[in-house]
Amino acid sequence: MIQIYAFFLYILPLGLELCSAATAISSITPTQILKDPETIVSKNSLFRLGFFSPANSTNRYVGIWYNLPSVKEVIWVANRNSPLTDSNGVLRLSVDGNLQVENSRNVTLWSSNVTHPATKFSVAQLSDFGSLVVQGFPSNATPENGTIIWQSFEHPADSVLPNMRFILTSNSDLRRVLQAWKSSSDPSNGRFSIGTNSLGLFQIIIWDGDRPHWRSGPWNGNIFIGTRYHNTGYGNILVNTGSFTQETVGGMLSLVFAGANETLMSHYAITYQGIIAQRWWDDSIKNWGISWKAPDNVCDIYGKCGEFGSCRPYSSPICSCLKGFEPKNKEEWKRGNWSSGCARRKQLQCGLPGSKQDGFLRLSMMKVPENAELITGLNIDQCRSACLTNCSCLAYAYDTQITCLTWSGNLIDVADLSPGGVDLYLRLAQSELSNNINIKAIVAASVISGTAAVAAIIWFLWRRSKSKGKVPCLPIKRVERSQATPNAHVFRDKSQVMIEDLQILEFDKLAEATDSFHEYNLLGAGGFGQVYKGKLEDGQEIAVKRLSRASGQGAEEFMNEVALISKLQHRNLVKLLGCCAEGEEKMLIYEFMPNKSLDTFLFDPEKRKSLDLQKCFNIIEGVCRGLLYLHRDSRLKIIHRDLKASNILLDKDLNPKISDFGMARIFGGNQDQASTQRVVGTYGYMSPEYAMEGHFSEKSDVFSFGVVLIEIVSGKKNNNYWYQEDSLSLLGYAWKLWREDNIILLIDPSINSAPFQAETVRCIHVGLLCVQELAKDRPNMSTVISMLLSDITELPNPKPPGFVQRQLSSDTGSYQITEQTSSTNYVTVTSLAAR
Ligand SMILES: *[C@@H]1O[C@H](CO)[C@@H](O)[C@H](O)[C@H]1NC(C)=O
Ligand SMILES: *[C@@H]1O[C@H](CO)[C@@H](O)[C@H](O)[C@H]1NC(C)=O
Ligand SMILES: *[C@@H]1O[C@H](CO)[C@@H](O)[C@H](O)[C@H]1NC(C)=O
Ligand SMILES: *[C@@H]1O[C@H](CO)[C@@H](O)[C@H](O)[C@H]1NC(C)=O
Ligand SMILES: *[C@@H]1O[C@H](CO)[C@@H](O)[C@H](O)[C@H]1NC(C)=O
Ligand SMILES: *[C@@H]1O[C@H](CO)[C@@H](O)[C@H](O)[C@H]1NC(C)=O
Ligand SMILES: *[C@@H]1O[C@H](CO)[C@@H](O)[C@H](O)[C@H]1NC(C)=O
Ligand SMILES: *[C@@H]1O[C@H](CO)[C@@H](O)[C@H](O)[C@H]1NC(C)=O
Ligand SMILES: CC(=O)N[C@H]1CO[C@H](CO)[C@@H](O)[C@@H]1O
Repeated sequence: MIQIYAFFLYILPLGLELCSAATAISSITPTQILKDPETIVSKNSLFRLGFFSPANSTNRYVGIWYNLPSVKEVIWVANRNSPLTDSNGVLRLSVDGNLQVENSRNVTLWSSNVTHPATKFSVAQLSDFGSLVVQGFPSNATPENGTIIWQSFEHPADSVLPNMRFILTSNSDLRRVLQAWKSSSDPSNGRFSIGTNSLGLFQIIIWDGDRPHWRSGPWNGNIFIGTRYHNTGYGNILVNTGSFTQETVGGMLSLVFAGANETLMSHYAITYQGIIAQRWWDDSIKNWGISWKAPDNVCDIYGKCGEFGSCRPYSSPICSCLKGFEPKNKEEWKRGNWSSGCARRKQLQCGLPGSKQDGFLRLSMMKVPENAELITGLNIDQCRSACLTNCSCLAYAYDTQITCLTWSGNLIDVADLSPGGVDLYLRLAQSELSNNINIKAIVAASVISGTAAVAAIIWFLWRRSKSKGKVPCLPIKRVERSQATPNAHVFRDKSQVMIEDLQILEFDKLAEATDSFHEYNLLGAGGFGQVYKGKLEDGQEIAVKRLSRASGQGAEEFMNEVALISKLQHRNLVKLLGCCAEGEEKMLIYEFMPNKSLDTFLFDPEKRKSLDLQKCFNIIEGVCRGLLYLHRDSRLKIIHRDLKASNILLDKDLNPKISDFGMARIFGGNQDQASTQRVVGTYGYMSPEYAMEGHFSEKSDVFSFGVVLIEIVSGKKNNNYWYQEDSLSLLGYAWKLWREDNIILLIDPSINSAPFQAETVRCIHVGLLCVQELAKDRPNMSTVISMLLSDITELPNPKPPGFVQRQLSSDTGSYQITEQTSSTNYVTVTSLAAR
């Protein structure tokens, strides 16, 4: 017997180091039984197999969990529906190669139930991926020819781990891939499960019993098109937590979850409340972070707005009927019961003799409805005509990878998914579309009148280019501090620029300074464009912001704005050194900040150590002064609109400098115009009124400042914070602690020092005042600074903050995330602050 044991150690030498410990065993064989409370650890020490009891339960289960000292995160349970009631259970491998959980009376409570060709020997081991694997061997003479006869990866419980593989098939019966626990203390099969649909395109569905609860939308080879921020590798955070990739194995398409660093322990799990979340181990806070989850907002719930209804999470009410439809039951609809949906107002004309053709209304960035039908081999125009000519086709959509999708039944589970989703084209009778045509006519009229102006500008630029060569990068003539009135145009003479201290650089110079914008000089990327490090001929280090094309401004307008912004000078604002505009290219040149941005310090456990309490206070105060200057002291009265930790840069002495101010002016044009514009903000830092309604004011910056302040003091990021069950945001958590009189727990241990605790708590208090839900309750920046400096001693009690629940899952990704998956959330602003 001893010989056989030694033999298996030889062929699969897992856990050798553990064998030296007297009690540990490394594998299960017919002669080596696992007895409660013994455990097995995988060779890489990441996983542990053994007996456990869930919280608040005395039942014992055999399971696999992450081998972490503090937190037990169970990823697989064997006897989930047949618990052991005492601590005398065993896990054994029968001679026929079946794993069995037995109680003290030798009753088999669970078995792996394999029928397989007789093998002479078998062994069960815990792999480095966290799979319990049973291998069989035809004889002990051929140790290398073991075959896997059973593995827990093929029978997952409620978690998906890296390297698990799922066959992409929809035509089998409903496949329940994962089954949630019943409650946090009972791993037996609960209400919720995850599976695939039985018909149509492959998608993932969370089932609540037999009813669909959430669906992912069809898989297009890269992403599920009904999800936001899923499968980017990053979710809402800055570390790559892995993604699903499609592979073909033995002619079968399959999905494999891979790509994350194993130290992140990234995995998916469905909670007993029916939420699928991608979780990762954040070692800096010794807790699990969430990089993505679904359902994430009320519109993710399947069919929330009924048939032909459409859901928008940040509007009120959330449900509306698709255009051309009206509520079936107006009374119910008014009461907020949307389940009966909407009905068509005017019959479609298709097929009626002598009628006008129907048309399509484009709904952009949507979660497309359930039950799509696929027509392959069409381009988008062919897709449109295929739908138009078939009277039963009610809508179509085109995804470049899936190609043409059409719908013929009732449209259900439609939601606004911006900035994700695809465009959905809804078939409507011409008479319903006519409103749109009127709008188009107006637009056309204004375009025609606008064309004259554009032509004039083009002519002007052309003239100038003839005389000057490169258009807007003009030779600079520095002038003495001008006496010009503040709002006078900066460009006086078309050939000379009167911009004090502002360099205008040529594109070629900047290309040279940044090695042709080489990737290794990339400092960051975000919604406005990429930032590159560069070195000018004279050795000066600079940061070059290459603006994305989204800026609709002409070169001259751009230079005017830049010139204005360059006059904003304050020790807590990043200094704008120059600019460049040539053709399509527009660039801003800033002083280079060697210590990068605040977030790189706050959320990196090593660098965090260099921020002691004094430095933290200094940063908070500096940001506050910078913002006060923008709001009050500068003559431009700038509202930043995208203040966040990654926009606060640190100089060599770790003094804070706000960057990216005035970008809204550059991108939005003249803010005096009360027109609809697209501006950029970052969820997590945006105030509720800005995120939901697009209203912005100084008080929305105050909100963002409050979030930054609380992040600095807590060392935690507002966005990827997730408190186990209650899914509170950092603000929600802070508020909870505040109400429980426990706010000290929020302070990052690395800066918590008893003598200054009162000051630190005061800081948090001010932070909470800044993030109050209603803008009118928030103090202005001048009051904030008086509060921080204790000029005002009596602080009012804060009211609840906005965004207590973590409902927005997007985030900034200035540094690692590419443009496409980045943070930038376009919000349509319809009302503008008076300036
Ligand atoms: C365990 O029970 C206590 C008291 O009923 C409860 O407060 C706690 O939330 C429970 N824990 C879990 C994980 O269910
Ligand atoms: C359980 O089985 C073992 C041998 O596998 C035997 O020694 C023991 O007596 C049995 N116990 C009971 C209660 O049958
Ligand atoms: C094993 O088979 C038995 C009898 O067919 C069944 O009751 C039991 O649920 C099966 N167990 C597993 C884990 O499939
Ligand atoms: C064991 O496998 C090797 C190749 O993997 C094969 O050449 C050999 O014939 C096998 N031996 C037996 C006994 O099946
Ligand atoms: C995984 O992360 C660790 C620690 O962060 C790092 O040392 C290691 O190089 C990483 N591995 C890979 C493959 O990126
Ligand atoms: C909503 O209306 C449906 C009938 O259309 C009804 O069955 C359901 O109970 C209502 N739900 C609520 C919460 O009132
Ligand atoms: C029209 O669409 C329906 C539903 O998709 C389909 O069953 C039918 O075959 C189509 N008719 C034609 C002529 O393509
Ligand atoms: C800031 O708020 C205080 C108190 O509400 C008020 O007295 C002060 O005028 C405000 N300052 C500015 C610049 O609006
Ligand atoms: C804490 C930290 O990294 N400080 C650095 C900031 O930048 C200066 C100049 O590069 C360095 O000398 C500091 O060490």
